[in-house]
Parts: sequence; C-alpha cells; structure tokens
Amino acid sequence: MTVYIINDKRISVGNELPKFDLLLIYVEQFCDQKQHQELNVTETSNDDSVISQSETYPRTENVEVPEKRRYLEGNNGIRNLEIKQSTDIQGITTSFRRDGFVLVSDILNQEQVQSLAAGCAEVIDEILDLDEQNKGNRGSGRYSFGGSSLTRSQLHRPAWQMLLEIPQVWTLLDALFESPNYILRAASGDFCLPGTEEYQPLHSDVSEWKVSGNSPFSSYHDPRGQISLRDLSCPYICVNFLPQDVTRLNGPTRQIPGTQNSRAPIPSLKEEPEWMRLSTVCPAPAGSIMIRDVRAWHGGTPNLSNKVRSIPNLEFYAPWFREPMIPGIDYQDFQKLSERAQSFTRHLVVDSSQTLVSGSTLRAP
Ligand SMILES: O=C(O)CCC(=O)C(=O)O
Repeated sequence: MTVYIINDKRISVGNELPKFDLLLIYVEQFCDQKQHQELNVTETSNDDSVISQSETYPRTENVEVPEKRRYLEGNNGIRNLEIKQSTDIQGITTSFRRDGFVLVSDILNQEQVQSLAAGCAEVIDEILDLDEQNKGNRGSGRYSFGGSSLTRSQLHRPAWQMLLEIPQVWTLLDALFESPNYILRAASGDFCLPGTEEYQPLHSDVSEWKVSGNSPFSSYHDPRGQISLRDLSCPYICVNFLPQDVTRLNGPTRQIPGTQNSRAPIPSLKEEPEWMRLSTVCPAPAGSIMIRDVRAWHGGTPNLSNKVRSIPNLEFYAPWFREPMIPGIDYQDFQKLSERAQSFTRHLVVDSSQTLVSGSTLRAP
C-alpha cells in the first residue's frame, strides 16, 4: 500500500502511480462538480515530469459546454475578417482608422513565437501559483499581465523586451501616429484560462476625467464640456502579439468595429446583441499582431479550448498624449536596447542608482 498526501488529503493506492493519475483520484474522491472544474490539474508527461500549469486543462466541464463549443465553432468570428500583410501600410492604416483595430500577419518569426510563448508560460505559472482557485483579476479565469505585476508591467521580462525590437512594428506605428515620436506606456497584455465560460463585459481601456479623482489616470478634461477623448485622433494604441493561434474557441478578443469615436453608452452583457458577442478577431495565426485603438469597445470571450490563450502587448501613447507612467525597466536592461527602442521607452526606465522591484501579485499597486 502506498499513501500519498495531496492538499492535506490522504490517498491510499495499491502501488506507485504517476502524478496525473493521483490527481484524478484526488478529484474523484474529494472534489464536488464545481471544485472539479476549478481544480488546476497538472498533467504529467511520459517521463512523469511536471509540465507548465499554463498547459493544463479542465478535466470536466458543464454539460452545455460541448453545445456552446459547436455554436462558437459555427458562428464565432468577424465575417470576412481581413488579415493584412505588414507591407500593406496603406491598407492597415485605412482599416485601423475605420474599424479601430487591424490584424497583421507574420510579424514574429517561429523563434520569436516560441520565446514569447515560453516567456508568457513562465509568468502565467507564477501568477497562477498566487491564485489557486483561478479567480482571476479581470473576471473569472482572466488575468492582466500588467495587473499581475508589482510594476504594472512586464517590461522587465526578456520576452516583452524582445517585442520592443521589431522594426515592422515601428514602421506601422510611425504610419498610424503619423510621427515617430510616440512613447511606450507599458508592456502588459492579458491571458485567459481554458474552461473560462463567461464573456467579459465590453469596455474601453481609456476614459474621460473622473470627478472622484481617485485615479491618476483618465485626466483628459475639457472644462467647456465640448470635446471628449472620443472626438480626438487616436491617443493610445495597444499592439497585442499572438504567441499561439487564436481560434473560434480559445477566447478570441471581441472588437466592435467603428466604436472608437462613439459616444454611445457601452452595452452591458445583458444589453449586448448576439452579433457583438460573435464579433471576434479570429481565426488569427500565431506570430500576428492585433493593433487596437483602445477606445474601441472590446472584451474577452469564452475559452472553451484546452489551453491558455495569451495576448501579451505593448502600449503606446500618441506624441501629444500623456498620462502618468510607471517605471518598468532597469537602467542596465534599458542600455541593452537599440537606440530606437530606447527612444520610445525612455519614460519607463528606472534611475541608474535604483533597482527595480518586480514580481508577481494578483493586485498591482
Ligand atoms: O482577453 C481579452 O481578449 C481581452 C481582455 C481585456 O480587454 C481586458 O481584460 O481588459
């Protein structure tokens, strides 16, 4: 008889078992249906070594999930979604200005896709270790990479620093801002766990000045009450890089075309029409980027696949737009960047006399 202890529970079995079988026995014996879905089962490979948590998947699911999956498989995704070539600068600019987002293929090569995926998996494991019940910090099963970092950013990580050095991205931003003088505000993004069945409400990532004054952000204000951020040209662009394919099932971001200048109230989950729920940016191959005017209405969708979906990003302010910025890269790492990357990252570097305090947290300060 071999006795194992998992989460303080004793499991007795006839002979030694691989970890994965043990976890299944634990789940069968000690978890009810709900906990069962939330348990982050760690799979073992043939040699019994533990693989990354970010590769894990739920072992059971609600009975409706297969039907939801069929529905999304048949209906999810913006019809005739265009994937632009990075050389089509005119086409990219036109789509971006019209829709508030644009998908561009072949930005990362195979090696870059792999190192980005590995860099994301490393952070995801750290974050999930802090959140055993997968409650998330952007809705259940959803996490912000920046919102899970003490620096509000992942700029201290090599995987995100690599994203600073892609000339095709510079060229596209030069065209979209019509100037090379934009600046980096953060290196962040989001990830969504498999088994996340809920939609995230539609929202914008930037908003007008708030009377409460609790936040240093959202400071744009016209005292005459005439001009809103939505009347201006794009103040803030987010570039999401895809380290995996984004499919109809793995939580593609939904984007509502043409809403970047809309002053209409953003619909709640209850108010949102079905066509908006299906207005997702997929299918999109790994190595692509999704360039977004963050004012455009967008939100997360269910991840009914068996893998984590990540969309790490870089976020840029237009040359004429400023909000407070939080340092995210040590002086030593900053010095290793190219001249161009240093130029747009210059507001985020820590003074050479100081050391950046970085690490994972579920609630960024
Ligand atoms: O995960 C996504 O696709 C979008 C997430 C998002 O927009 C957010 O958390 O603010």
